[in-house]
Amino acid sequence: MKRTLIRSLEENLNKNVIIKGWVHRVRRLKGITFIILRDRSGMVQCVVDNKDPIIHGLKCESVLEVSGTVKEGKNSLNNFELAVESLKVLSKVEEDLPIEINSEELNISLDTMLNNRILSLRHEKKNAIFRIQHIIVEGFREFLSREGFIEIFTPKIVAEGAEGGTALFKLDYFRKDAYLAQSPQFYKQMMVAAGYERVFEIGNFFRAEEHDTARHLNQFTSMDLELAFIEDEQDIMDIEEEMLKHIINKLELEGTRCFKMLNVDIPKILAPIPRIEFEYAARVLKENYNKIVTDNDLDPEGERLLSEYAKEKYNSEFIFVTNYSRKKRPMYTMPKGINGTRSFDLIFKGTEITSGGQRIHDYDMLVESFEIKGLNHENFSSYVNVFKYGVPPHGGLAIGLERLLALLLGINNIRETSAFPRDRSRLTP
Ligand code: AMO
Repeated sequence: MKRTLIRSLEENLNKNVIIKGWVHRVRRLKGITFIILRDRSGMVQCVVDNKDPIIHGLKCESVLEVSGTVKEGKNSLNNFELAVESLKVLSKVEEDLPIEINSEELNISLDTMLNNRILSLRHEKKNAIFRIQHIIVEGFREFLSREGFIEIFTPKIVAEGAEGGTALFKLDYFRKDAYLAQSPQFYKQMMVAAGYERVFEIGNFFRAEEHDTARHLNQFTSMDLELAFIEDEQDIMDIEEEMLKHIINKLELEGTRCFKMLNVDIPKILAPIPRIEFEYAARVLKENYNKIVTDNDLDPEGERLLSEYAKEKYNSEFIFVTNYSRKKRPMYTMPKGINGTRSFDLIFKGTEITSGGQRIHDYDMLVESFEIKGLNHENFSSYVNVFKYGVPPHGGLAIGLERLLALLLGINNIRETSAFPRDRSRLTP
């Protein structure tokens, strides 16, 4: 007989089934024992006769194969239960669990949670995080594929940094210097130039960030896209807005159970996401919050206050900030006027989740831009030379997946939205 998922038991009332899963909880009464069995689709109460020798000494989280009949029976989980005929242990638990995972909330520190990652992920509420992640990633892929983008895979070992030279992990690559890629920036542009016009990648990238913050990882997942034949950066923001709407729609269709479990509302995009220029944002912060913006950039507090403003003024949880100064954006960014750029960030619930913009597609302008940044363009020749051979106007963006997920779910530390986070002190699991 084939395995039935717990989710489908209700359709099998009074039928014989085999289910497989983990022992979530055991409650022994005088003549019978209740075992709550958990699989990827849900939980069910199984009723076992105490004469069965297997239940004696059965530990939580053991893996069982259970056959029995689905019977009507109201309990805290379902309107049915399983009357067990036979039990088989597929994998036994050897020792006491280091953390208790069958409680309503997982009340342990972040470090304990990450040290015992596989067990903590078995907790329903933690398990839900990466189910939601899957819906986001699938939504990104689905939307872009439908819009004519193709998925690409770019190198993670590279000869030069793409984001301006800092925060690079250096490697010894057969006695040559190499680096772990910070982003697919050059390669996604090069694939656009190769004639694909519209490309995307979901990949892991590396930043040797010195700071140990709740919003930075040393390895993160970047959802990148790049497209050609745009008018300017507004087209890129249009695409991001449509893509986010698609993802939110999908979360509503497929993620409601997880969001309910986590007691979190799915955000809404009811009107166009406001787009304000950096200078205007700085003015808003000064006039409304007495917050002075320094160094042509928004610090975490500035981002948080601007989100507050977007919520109050536009009833929006998202806000685009555009036209960052040339000083603050990497060498590939298309300038606008004397000091500005055709760039933007998207801020969601108080934190930047996206950077993007139009790129320079003119060879001479690009060489000059490298020089302005104090970089020798000859060190980047495999990228820069591409622009000698006809590259259309183009641009793109990147969304930090772990950051988006953390903000979406109201999780304070980004380490929790990476299954196996890498930070300055964490290399295992
Ligand atoms: P940027 O460096 O702003 O832009 O990165 C894009 C997005 O990636 C996420 N992110 C991170 N998440 C976790 N830990 C980190 N250390 C980290 N660094 C970045 C953020 C950020 O908004 N090439 C450009 C994008 C482009 O223009 O297409 C880039 O990499 O959510």
